[in-house]
Amino acid sequence: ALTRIGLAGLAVMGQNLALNIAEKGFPISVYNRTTSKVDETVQRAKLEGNLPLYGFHDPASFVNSIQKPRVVIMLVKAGAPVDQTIATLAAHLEQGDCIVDGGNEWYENTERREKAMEERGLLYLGMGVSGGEEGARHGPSMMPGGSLEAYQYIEDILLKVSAQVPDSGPCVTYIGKGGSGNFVKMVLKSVGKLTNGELQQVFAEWNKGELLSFLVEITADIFSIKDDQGEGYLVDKVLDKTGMKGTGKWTVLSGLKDERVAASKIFQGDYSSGETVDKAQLIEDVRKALYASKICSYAQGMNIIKAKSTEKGWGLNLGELARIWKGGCIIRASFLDRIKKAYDRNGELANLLIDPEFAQEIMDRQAAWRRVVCLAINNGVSTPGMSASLAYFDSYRRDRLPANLVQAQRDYFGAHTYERVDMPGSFHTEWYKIANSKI
Ligand code: NBP
Repeated sequence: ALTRIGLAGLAVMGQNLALNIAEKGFPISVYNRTTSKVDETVQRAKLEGNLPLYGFHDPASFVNSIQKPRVVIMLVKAGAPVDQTIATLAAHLEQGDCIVDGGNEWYENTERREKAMEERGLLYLGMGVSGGEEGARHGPSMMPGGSLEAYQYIEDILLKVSAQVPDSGPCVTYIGKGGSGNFVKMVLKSVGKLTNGELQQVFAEWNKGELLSFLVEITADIFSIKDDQGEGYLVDKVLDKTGMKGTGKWTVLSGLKDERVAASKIFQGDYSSGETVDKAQLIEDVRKALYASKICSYAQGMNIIKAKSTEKGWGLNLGELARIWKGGCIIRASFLDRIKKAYDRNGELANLLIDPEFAQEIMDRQAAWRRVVCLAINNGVSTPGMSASLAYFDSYRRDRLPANLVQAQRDYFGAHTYERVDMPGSFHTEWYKIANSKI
């Protein structure tokens, strides 16, 4: 008998997603360039409950084992491996068959491939998958974009395989046309002298309230783990160098460990401000500051998506995005419910910050937020997230920004012209001449 779907690329994500699909009752064919991974996956399917998963060592028999119209999910490394895998598969696929890229692909590559596939009569989806190994195996958040027809072929599978959140449903929805699925996924991440034990308690406490989220929850866990190789806590032994699988290429400073060590020797000194800090007050302030910063970062993330959606005519539904991120992925948080409601109240909301509920919450927390950022700055502690969020808020709420000076400079050096606050039109001034004629 033929299988319902195929999956090519059996590293961490592919293996686990294939087992998940088989477990939900959809017979699946699997293939990998290095065939030992095929055997490994077949073995796991046996051990994990005789799941309906069938392994193939060559692409032709793999493709031919799937019922028509055939759908193959690819989970290989983004970039050239995706093009190579498409070439391998497409040689055996027929009109109306479909390839789904489940990797973290740059959305423009997805759009290029979708066009190329269309010319061959094949359908294409770029589907962001969030949740890592655990999510892939037991329920990820899935962001399929591209051919709606292809989405409809596999919607029944995706609805069962994705994370299931009570009251808000399966964490999958058709995102939109083109590369929107990959784009949306991409947008998707010591002053107080607290001990690890205290930090564990603080985060566990925070996780009971408005900050309830996967990242706050796992942070509490991390502060509780002792090092089994020696004294103390494991978190203090982890090298402060952030790893990267490409998802966070936009933010790189934490990766530059060697450069930072060298710079720390050049900028040595006592950065402590000597202020006395009330621990309980500080914890409460940081909680409020974190919440306010979080609202700002979601506001910015949603606006990046909204801007691209407008540019590309994708017509994305931001409330639906908040809903499907509630399970599976690392940003899952009770807070996302509130974001969904804000967009339900007003689908055309220009910015989350001006939703009446979020606006009030920011107002209530801004004094604490400013105290935390000032304390950090006075003590030379970098808080890039919190201070950038505060700067975003302070820029957004201003009716007039010092951008007038920048525009004046642009007109001075490049005759780029400027508009005026008091009359319509476009103006240019000979700033240099006037300034120098006065001397
Ligand atoms: P990797 O990103 O490590 O890719 C390994 C897979 O790519 C193997 O199946 C490998 O086959 C295959 N591959 C490579 Br590399 N070059 C190939 C080529 N030229 N032709 C055919 N196959 C090739 O796997 P992963 O960590 O499972 O991630 C898969 C995708 O999912 C990536 O896009 C990743 O960014 C994304 N993702 C990962 C996570 C996560 O937590 N790991 C979470 C969310 C999304 P081989 O066995 O023959 O070398």
